[in-house]
Amino acid sequence: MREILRSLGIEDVNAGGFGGAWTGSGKAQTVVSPINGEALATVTNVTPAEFDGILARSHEAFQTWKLVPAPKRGEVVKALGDELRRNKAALAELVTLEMGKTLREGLGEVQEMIDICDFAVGLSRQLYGLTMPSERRQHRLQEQWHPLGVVGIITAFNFPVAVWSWNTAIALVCGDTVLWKPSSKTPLTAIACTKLAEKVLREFGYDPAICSLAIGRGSDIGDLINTDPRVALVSYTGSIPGGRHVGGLVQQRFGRHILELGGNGAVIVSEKGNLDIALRSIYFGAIGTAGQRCTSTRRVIVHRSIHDTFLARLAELYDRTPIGDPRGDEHLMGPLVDPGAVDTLLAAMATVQAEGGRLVCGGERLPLPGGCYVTPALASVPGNLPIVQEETFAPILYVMPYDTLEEAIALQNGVTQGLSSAIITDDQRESELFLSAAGSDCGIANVNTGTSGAEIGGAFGGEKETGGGRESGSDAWKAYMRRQTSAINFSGRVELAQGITLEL
Ligand code: UN1
Repeated sequence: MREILRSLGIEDVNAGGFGGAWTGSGKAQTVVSPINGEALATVTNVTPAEFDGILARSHEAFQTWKLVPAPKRGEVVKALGDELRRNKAALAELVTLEMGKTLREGLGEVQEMIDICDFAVGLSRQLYGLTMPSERRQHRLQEQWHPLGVVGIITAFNFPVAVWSWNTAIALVCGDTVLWKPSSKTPLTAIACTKLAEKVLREFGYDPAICSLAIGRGSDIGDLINTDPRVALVSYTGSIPGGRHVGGLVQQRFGRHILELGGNGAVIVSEKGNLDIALRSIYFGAIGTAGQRCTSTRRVIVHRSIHDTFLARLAELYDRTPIGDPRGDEHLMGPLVDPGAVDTLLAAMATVQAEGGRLVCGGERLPLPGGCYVTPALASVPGNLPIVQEETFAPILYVMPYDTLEEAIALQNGVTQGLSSAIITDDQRESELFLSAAGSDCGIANVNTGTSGAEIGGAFGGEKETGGGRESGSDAWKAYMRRQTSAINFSGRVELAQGITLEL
């Protein structure tokens, strides 16, 4: 363990702030692994005054970084991707140690970081603006995309490194600087990533404050990010109440935000679908990352004709879930992030039964070191009970029956969140209906694959209380730049638009 920490530059005590130099004289916290309760290292938070200095440096770094040609900025992101490739195993192990996801998922998370760097390198030569035909003679109408400013990135514990990279790789090629406030539950991975970025930026001779870091509580450091006009864009990943708070503050000052909030992923299993595909996708979607992804499968809406047999097959899989130390390849599910998450799961189990649901299996605390292990829970419910409408960030799967596809789609859409959804069917009419305007209302709608594991090439995010933001691939980069529209007159005359005449 020590070796992994050391190879990533993590000491026994670490300063939690970086703005070209490491600082952090605030409250110290000891990071404990959910794997076994072992102390990993100590981190000192930044004080509000230190935060102000870091933001000032990040803002100053923007003034020069924005002038570097985008393909040159892409070279830095390419080198960051290479650095991540070199450190993939160690970083994945640190992710596992700090938040408890299985090592194979930790490796997948670092792979997402590498993939987004590759994507961003290509993007650095493709920040295309449009030209449009002008309605006036000998005029040209065009748009350009310019760097925006400092991007504040506030991330959650469940993807402690990938979410930073989706934002950072894109922001950097767009000419922005980034200031990261990670979850207080996962500061070590944030320090490790910032050190990798620092190394790359120094090697190129750029200001290392381009990738800054400020570890502290959401209520102080987070709100300083949300309220400071020097932060042009706040990209926030977290809970719905958290997003409501962040969005309100950022909107007050007319800043920009990307909100990526709660999900309530559902899979519709048609009687015309391949049930092996359904089982595997639902099982991984529900127990992967111990149910702590925003894309986790939380609901299964299964055709009544196959409901009972499908539930029995799922229960059989659930019962033999290998649970334990996430570093071992033999375990498919590790611990939850902390003992509080276990309490949340147990409370939800009681609530679903009180509301008329039936517990099929699981939902118990396991007596393993650290106190963060549970058995994944499967509950049979008649529909979207109040507890089903909440995103309980734990491995609980609610299974409900449907009769018509229209009814299944209404159930799928009948929650306040709108992130991820899927249908398992071999009937093209069903899948097309699901993907049509009459279908899923989510930002992600998959066919014959589960709700989680979105690829970086697409834009990631969702609707309704999920917040509406998009990050990662496709044209999500546009949120990280400012658009400038120009009319250029080369006629030598004055001609007003909209046919207005001006006689002088
Ligand atoms: C999240 O849970 O916040 O689609 C992100 C997925 C991952 C990202 C999840 N690529 O499951």
